[in-house]
Amino acid sequence: MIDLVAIRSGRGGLNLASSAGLSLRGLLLVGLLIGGHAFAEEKGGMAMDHSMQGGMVMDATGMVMNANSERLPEDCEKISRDYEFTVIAGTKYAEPFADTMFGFNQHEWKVEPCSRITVTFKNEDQVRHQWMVHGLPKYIYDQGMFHMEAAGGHTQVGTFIVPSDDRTYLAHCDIAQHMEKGMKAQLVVGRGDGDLWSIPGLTAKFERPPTATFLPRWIWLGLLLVGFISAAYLWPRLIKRGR
Ligand SMILES: [Cu+2]
Repeated sequence: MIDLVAIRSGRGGLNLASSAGLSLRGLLLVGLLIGGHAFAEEKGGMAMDHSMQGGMVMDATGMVMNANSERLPEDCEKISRDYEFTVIAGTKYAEPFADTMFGFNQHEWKVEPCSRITVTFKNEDQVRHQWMVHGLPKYIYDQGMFHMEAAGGHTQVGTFIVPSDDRTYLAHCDIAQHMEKGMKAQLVVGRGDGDLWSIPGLTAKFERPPTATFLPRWIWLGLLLVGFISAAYLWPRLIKRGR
């Protein structure tokens, strides 16, 4: 009996070791993937990065990736409703909001669960823009993403189908700094599951605004600590001198 337990725990140890090895390998792989991704982004932008993937229509005017107008998410019995949105991208739509530079004509869309959405994505700027939705089911959408990109002055049309759960999806432009500068929006399915932060005209910025007096908390803590230590050091000396 004791032997058995020993063998079992021995095996357990082995399993632990091999699974630790596996997860280390997994980590390395993830690291490589992220590194490779960053490298591809730097080398040739999104076009190169995604050119290996299926489900993509691409030409000089832009692209539509993972378009889906037929396949139902597993939790949907049928298409509940069809929507047609025109999403316009441009610097002009940033004007109403402080510290933004780019924007969409709308930063929120509301749809019913299991609906089919056709987006006409129109880019009024000279630079390219994207409208990318994240968090969709990966068994339909590669990387859980529906992605449109329109070259300057061009329009793309694409369709996708959302699942049945109440959820708020991020829709944004992934080109460097475009989301930070205003190209962030949300697609609310059903009741959604909470607003995203920093949506122009909709939700507050998550970061506190930088001011002259603002310092990170750890600096304040450090200063406080230095204060305590010097007080503890100086106090007995001051008392001595007083005598
Ligand atoms: Cu953009």
